[in-house]
Amino acid sequence: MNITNINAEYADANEMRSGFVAVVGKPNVGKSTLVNTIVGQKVAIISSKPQTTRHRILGVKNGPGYQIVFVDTPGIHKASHQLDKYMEKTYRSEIKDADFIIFMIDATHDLREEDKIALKILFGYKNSPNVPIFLAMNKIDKTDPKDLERRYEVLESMGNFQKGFKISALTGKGVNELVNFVAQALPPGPPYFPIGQVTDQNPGVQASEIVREKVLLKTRQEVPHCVFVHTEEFREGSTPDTLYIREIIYVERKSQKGIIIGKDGKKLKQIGTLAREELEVISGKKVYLDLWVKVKEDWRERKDLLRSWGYEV
Ligand SMILES: Nc1nc2c(ncn2[C@@H]2O[C@H](COP(=O)(O)OP(=O)(O)OP(=O)(O)O)[C@@H](O)[C@H]2O)c(=O)[nH]1
Ligand SMILES: [Mg+2]
Repeated sequence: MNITNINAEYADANEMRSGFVAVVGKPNVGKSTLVNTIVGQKVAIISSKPQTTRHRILGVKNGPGYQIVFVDTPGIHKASHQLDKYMEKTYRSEIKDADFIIFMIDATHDLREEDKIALKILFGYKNSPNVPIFLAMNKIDKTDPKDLERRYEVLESMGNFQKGFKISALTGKGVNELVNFVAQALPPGPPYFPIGQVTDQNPGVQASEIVREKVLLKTRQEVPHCVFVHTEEFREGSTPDTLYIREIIYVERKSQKGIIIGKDGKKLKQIGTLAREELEVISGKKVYLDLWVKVKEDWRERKDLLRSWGYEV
């Protein structure tokens, strides 16, 4: 990246502050929701199912005199598959490379075993003891204030957090305070990304993620974890104002293929319509979305496949 060119976009690049902030925590606490809210755009897909995020996603926030690069990470959980191991490797390396870490907790319940595991991993693998860790207690819109205080005190007494925030990533409550605090704490440095760029994801990856989000929305229980979506083709359509996108939804079993396709292909059609509508808004173009469902047994264990899909396992 040519930093000199990027600096030209900033009037007083010499006084800039910039840095990377990794957002970590157990699955489903609201990490991706927070990054989207801060950036003001959907850079990461969201779902009510755990383990939605599978690779690290950057969300860039520019403000007066600063640029914060938020790193959305896969939820910390015990690894069992090759895919899980990849996810674990991802947040460990992000934890190591960050200027700050935001550890997120779901405030709606007491500390659970998975939170404790996430904390243990965080404090166990943090590379430098000098990386400040902020606590973000999320979902306060859904939390009884008394419970919130009690849980906050428990976490505070653990003593390892530089500062704590009570937020709602969904409604935005408390989020500005968190961003402002991080912004003033950043080290001096040039911006990493040009203004206007909010993420590092390419359009093909973004398209496959949007399709996966719709699959997660429309399926239950074990199916979401068994789904991988890969963009096979992403190009201009028959006219310049159209896009042709071909996505393959991989599942592990024939029965899962049946669930996703649904009776008379109804479910796949719903998934396709929702994804197409969103892709059209993002691209500003008419989208022809070609959706296929294929069975690849045990793809989560197959390093060769994961590598061919861009995962460094
Ligand atoms: N009520 C409420 N719900 C929230 C809030 N933040 C996130 N959620 C919901 O929590 C669920 C999980 O959100 P995600 O942002 O996907 O969580 P995540 O931590 O990125 O999850 P993984 O990617 O699986 O690790 C979704 O249903 C969100 O709508 C919040 O502040 N309040
Ligand atoms: Mg996520």
